Order: sequence, then structure tokens, then C-alpha cells
Amino acid sequence: MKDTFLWGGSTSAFQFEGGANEGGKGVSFYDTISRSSKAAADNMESWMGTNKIKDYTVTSDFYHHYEEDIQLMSEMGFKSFRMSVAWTRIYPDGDGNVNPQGIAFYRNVFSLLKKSGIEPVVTLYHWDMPQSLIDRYHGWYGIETVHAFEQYAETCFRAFGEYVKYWLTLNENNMTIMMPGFGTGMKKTKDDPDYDIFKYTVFHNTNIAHFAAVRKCHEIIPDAMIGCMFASALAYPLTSDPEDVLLARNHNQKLNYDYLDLLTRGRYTPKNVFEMKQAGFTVSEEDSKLFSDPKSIIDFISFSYYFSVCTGTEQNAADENAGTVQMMYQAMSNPKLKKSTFGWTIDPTGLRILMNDLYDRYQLPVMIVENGLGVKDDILTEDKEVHDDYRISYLREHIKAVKAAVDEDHVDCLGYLPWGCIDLYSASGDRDKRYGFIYVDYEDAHKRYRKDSFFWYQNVIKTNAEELD
Ligand code: BGP
Repeated sequence: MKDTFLWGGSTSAFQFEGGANEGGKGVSFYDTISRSSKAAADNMESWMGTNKIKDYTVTSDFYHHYEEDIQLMSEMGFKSFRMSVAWTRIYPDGDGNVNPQGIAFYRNVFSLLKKSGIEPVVTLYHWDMPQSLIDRYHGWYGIETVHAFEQYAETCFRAFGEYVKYWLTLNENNMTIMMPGFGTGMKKTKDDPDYDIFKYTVFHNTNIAHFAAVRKCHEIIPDAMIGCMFASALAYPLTSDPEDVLLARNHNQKLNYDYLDLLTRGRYTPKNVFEMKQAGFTVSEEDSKLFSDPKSIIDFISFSYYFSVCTGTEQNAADENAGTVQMMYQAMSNPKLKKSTFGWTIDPTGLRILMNDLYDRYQLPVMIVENGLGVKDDILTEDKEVHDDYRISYLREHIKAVKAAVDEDHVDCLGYLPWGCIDLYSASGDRDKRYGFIYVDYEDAHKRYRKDSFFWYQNVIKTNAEELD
């Protein structure tokens, strides 16, 4: 592993930052849920499944704890920290006037990170769509939202470029093709006659936003690196039946590679173009020009990796995954692998396979910006210890896989930033699903406690993963 390897951790604003009603922040989609909007909560459920979290106002309260948190990260030896900027903290309405307090907040955070030797890795959009853009333009369904995003991205590059050298555009945007309504405030089902055109309109708009931001970043901060962020969905064939192999190939193409081919080649795949045309959607010449501009092409590929799935023609197996994200993929259980208590398959070797596949295919550096084990850590003992050996063993096996990919397979990997390094609210709506090295006591002033994994990860970083036990 290179000495420059970016060991770190990862978060997002709506799950971690809090301070929703402070510092001039505007209202995002998640704040609308917090204000008991049944419509917003229903909309989220219609795209994401059940959501038990009803209030995102404070979450882990990074807004008030950032100095302490950066100190803890520094104690662990972090070289990098991924966070997102809350769009509504910069532009309370999504567009219009900038909020100087928002700019000041992030400048303070980024400069403290830099002083502490930690590289900020910044996501521009991690799902917290400004409510005003939903109300006026149906979020990503309206091209006006894309223009607002371009303005917001440019403001961030200018205001934070001096501190931030690693940028990510839209979180897990390959999922938009499966959940196009998320971030639009619109409820649509596959039975709606205009579903396909709706889907491609939203997906294409998010892609314009992505390419425009990449180009701007390259123009404004020439020494920065900007990447995408995609949710990896590695599928294996359930059996060696060629039909199963074909299904797995098609799954990987549709959910991973269609998106990455677009982002790295600057054009939709021929099959995508055909499907879009069939739905009555055409890409303008102006957009094609933007996409194919070399300045709009990403510098690295970053992704989340939690599990692999199986696909096959055999019936019945799919039901076993009910209630998990894997169900969205119509996937089947892998008889060779165990699952977490939340039903996510645990597959460290899959991470090595994926890193190789990505590097072979695109010859761009990769960065793992999410990975980890979400579990209910209800064992905060009297002396405030959390003995999370299950988390250590999950992370150990995944880090071994990263090391093998780097040292043995020679994949160029920039860093490893496991998810929710300090406990935060789960995206699938369960506050008790924790990922952190640091426990946050939501019931008692958001106090922070070092878990056993904190000390273990500290040593991993110190020894550059030479010591993993
Ligand atoms: C990714 C998201 C994160 C995150 C993570 C874990 O899809 O980018 O926001 O939360 O998944 O998922 P969950 O919180 O549902 O366990």
C-alpha cells in the first residue's frame, strides 16, 4: 500500500450534520419529513421502502461537534474524510441568494481538516434536494434544478477549492434509473404510461448536472480530482448454467457499467440510446457535446460496496431477500455466503473482484468511499465501551481484499473510506443501524464514545494495514 493511501471514513450531511434550523440553512426534502409532512414521508417510502426515522433535524449533530469529531478522526490517524455539503446551507432555496453563514461553516470545517492533515473528500449532492426546487420544478425532473445545481457546484468550487482537492458529484446516481422519483417529490409507478419517459428525463437531467459539474471543477480548480459515486451491485450467476451467467452479466452491465461507460466515454451505450429512443426520449446535440468534452470526464471512480448478489433463472430463491435493499435487484441468496443481521450478504472477495473489474475496464484509479457493517450496537456497557468485534472482523476481511487488489493485482486505489465512521442515521430509515468506530449517544447530548473498532482501525492506519489483527 502506498504511503499516500487515503485511509479515512465517510458521512453525508442529511444523516450526520444536523443543525437543520441553524446558520440560515434552507429546507431540504429531509427537513420536510422532520416537519411532519406526511406527503414527503410517503414519497420517501414509495421509493426507499419503510422509513422509521421521522426527524433529521439534529442527527449526529456534527454541526456543533465538528471540532471534537475532527480531533477524534485525527487521533485515529485519518488521512481523509468524506462528507457532503448540504445544498440548502449554501443556497437555502436551491438557487437565488447564497447564504454566507453556510459558506463560513464549511470553510471552518475544511480548514480544520486540512490543519489536522486530513483531506476532505466532498460530495456535492447526497440526496438532500432543496424543498423549494421540488415545489417549483419537481426536483431533478425540471431542467431548472440542473441549472441551480450548476450554480451551486460552481459556488462550492470557488469557495472551497483552496481546501478541497477530491470531489464527488452525485451520490449513487446509477440508482436513479431504478428510483427516478427520489428527489423529485413525484410518485410514479412502472404502471404509469409515461413512466419510461419520466425515468429517462430524470436520469438524463442528473447526468447533465454531473457532467457540467465535472467540467466546471476542472476549469476552476485545475489541480483537483473529481469522480462519480456509484452504488456497486456486483452480481454472480447462481449456477454455471449459461442462462444464469447471461443474467448476471446483464445485471452488472445495466446497474454498474451502463452508468460508468457513460461517465468515462462521454456517451450512452448503444443499447441505452435505443431504449431511450423507444421511450420517445432524445438527447440534444448540446448535451452530447457537454458529455463528450474531455474536460467533463471523471478522474477516478469511486463507489460504495456493501454486498454482492446472485442472479439466476431458478424460481423462489428471490423471496429470501425480502426487506433488504438486495430485493430491489430481484436478487437471490448466495448459498456460499453469510448475511449481516440486516440481511446484507457479506462478501469481501467480491470487493477484490469489483476493484479488478473496474480497473481493467476503465484504467482509472478507484476509491472505496463506502463499505462497512451496519448493526445494532446495543452493548454500550456501564463503563461506556462498545465491544464490536463483529465490525472489526467484517472490516478486516474487506481491508485484506483491498490490500490483495492493490499489492497482488496492482489495482490503483486512492483510498478506503468506510461508511458512517462516526455513528449516523441510516439511509434506509433505522437509527439503530450503526456503522461507526465512534458511538454517538443520541439520547444523551450526542456524546461520543470510542468503540473497540476505533483502536483497531487506528492501528491499521498506523501500520498501513501491515497489522490487521
Ligand atoms: C448508501 C448511501 C448512504 C448510506 C449507506 C448505508 O446507499 O450512500 O447514505 O446510508 O448506503 O445504507 P443504510 O444506511 O441504509 O444502511
